[in-house]
Amino acid sequence: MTHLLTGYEPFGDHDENPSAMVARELDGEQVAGHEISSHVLPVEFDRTAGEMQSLIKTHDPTAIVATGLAAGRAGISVERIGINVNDCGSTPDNADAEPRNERIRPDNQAGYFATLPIVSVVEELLERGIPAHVSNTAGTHLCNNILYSTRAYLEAKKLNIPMGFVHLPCTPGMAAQQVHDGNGTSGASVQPSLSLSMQAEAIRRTFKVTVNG
Ligand code: PCA
Repeated sequence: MTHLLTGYEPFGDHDENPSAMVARELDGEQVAGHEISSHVLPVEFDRTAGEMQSLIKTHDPTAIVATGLAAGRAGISVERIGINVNDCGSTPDNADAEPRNERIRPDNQAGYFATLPIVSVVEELLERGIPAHVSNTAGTHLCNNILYSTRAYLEAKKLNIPMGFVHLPCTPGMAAQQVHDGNGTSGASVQPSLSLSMQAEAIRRTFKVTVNG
């Protein structure tokens, strides 16, 4: 059996996406008796949900953790809920789609809760010295979209697979690069960041707590 882990490709102003880096790093690792199978999803409103559904059909996973970048957040954000909204804000997707105030599934319910044990995951991360919190909004871009549409799909198919979404902050390298590209010696602010190894450990622990309780 496998754990399914997804990250996202870079998007918007970002040349890198730590979620893709963590996914690559953990691919093939054994965690709590199951192998992680990692995949990097396109940041495209028209494609992502379908790709996730194919991955679920192919892998029949024990647990699903989707991840993405939330630049500006200071720790690991374990998301509570996906809402029925596509709105790209100021960041078109990688195919230049710009949905505004749209529904993901027009005739469907307003939201779906993540089915990972989000509070236990955050407690475990905090005990390990990893800054983390339960977040009450995954936004309205692709990260929210994959949480909502995957949970909707799992419920429609009556698949009892724990699934949730974890937002990751910038890496120190990304934060440094951003200041370097700007006006860093004249009082610029610096994005909060966490090392890639700490981010990867957070995702390992998320699977562990999900499987072992
Ligand atoms: N973060 C964006 C989309 C892709 C990603 O990594 C988000 O938070 O919705």
